[in-house]
Amino acid sequence: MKSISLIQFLIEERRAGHINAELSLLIEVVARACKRIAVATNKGALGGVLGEAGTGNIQGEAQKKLDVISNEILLEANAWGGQLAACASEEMEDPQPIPDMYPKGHHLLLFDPLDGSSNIDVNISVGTIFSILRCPDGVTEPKAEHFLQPGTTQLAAGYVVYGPATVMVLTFGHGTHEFTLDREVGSFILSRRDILIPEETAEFAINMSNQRHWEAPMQRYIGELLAGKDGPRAKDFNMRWVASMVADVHRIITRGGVFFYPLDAKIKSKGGKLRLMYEANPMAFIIEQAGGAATTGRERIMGLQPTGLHQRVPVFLGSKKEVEVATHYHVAADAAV
Ligand code: AFP
Repeated sequence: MKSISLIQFLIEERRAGHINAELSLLIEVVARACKRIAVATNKGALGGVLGEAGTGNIQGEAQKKLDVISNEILLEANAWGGQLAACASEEMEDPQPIPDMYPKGHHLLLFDPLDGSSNIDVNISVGTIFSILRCPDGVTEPKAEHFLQPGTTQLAAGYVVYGPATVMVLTFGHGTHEFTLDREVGSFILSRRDILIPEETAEFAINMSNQRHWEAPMQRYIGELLAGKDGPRAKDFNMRWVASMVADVHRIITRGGVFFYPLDAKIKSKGGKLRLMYEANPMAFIIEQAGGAATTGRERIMGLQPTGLHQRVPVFLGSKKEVEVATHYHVAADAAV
């Protein structure tokens, strides 16, 4: 079978009217930057990239060297091509303007440069997540408020997993597609088109160490899964938790499953653990385009009107039926109060 490169796929998407030339170039640039991050990640200890950077990000979290390196690679790659109006990164408090010496484009790029970075030092899969929005008409110097658009307005979203293989998953709102990096050739090659997540699953992902802090409906839902064949669901469930959202989502994209980072008493004041603009919205777009569902446990993630660039939300995503059951338990519990 003839292989289809990412470039060829992008040309076909342009011909189909799904994307314009500027967005196509933007995806190419992001993909090239991610290849560089893959190289840096693969070098591990030999590249001197492991360990702490000795700095903290806007979230107050200690940065790893690879967090900083990946952020710089993405910023540098995207500064000069003329496809962007501005970038925003999970690692930076404010949006990054395009330097005056370069032309500006019509897109806004948001990214989590290295998701799951606590896993780098133990050689477990990490990844990059990105989301692309249109810069509002007439805005020449985008500020944070111009990025605060609901997930439904995303033009594209994707992630790259740096695992045993480097894999990119991408959507423009016309299905979810997977590309695998051919290291010898240096190109991403289409490996799965129009991915579909099974509606039903017997596998869930959650950090069980937070169980005692969860809200009652979450306790009830997971309790029922754990009861297996002997419980009300009359079925045994398996559990996985990589603690790299990209890796957990990629498993769901590949064989189904459901992922939860619910609200709990420890993180309630922050609104959740995962970031709406850098993690929840792009993953929700990818999952919905693959036939899955993504909610906060109460409402559709992509319907939320963002209130801050670094806003956090609870995340329930994956196989539709399980997301619906867990969401229903929360909505019903709220209604009963
Ligand atoms: P880091 O990028 O700081 O390692 O966080 C990863 C993450 O945002 C997401 O990728 C994981 O699903 C989640 O956090 C893991 O959280 P716990 O460590 O609380 O299980």
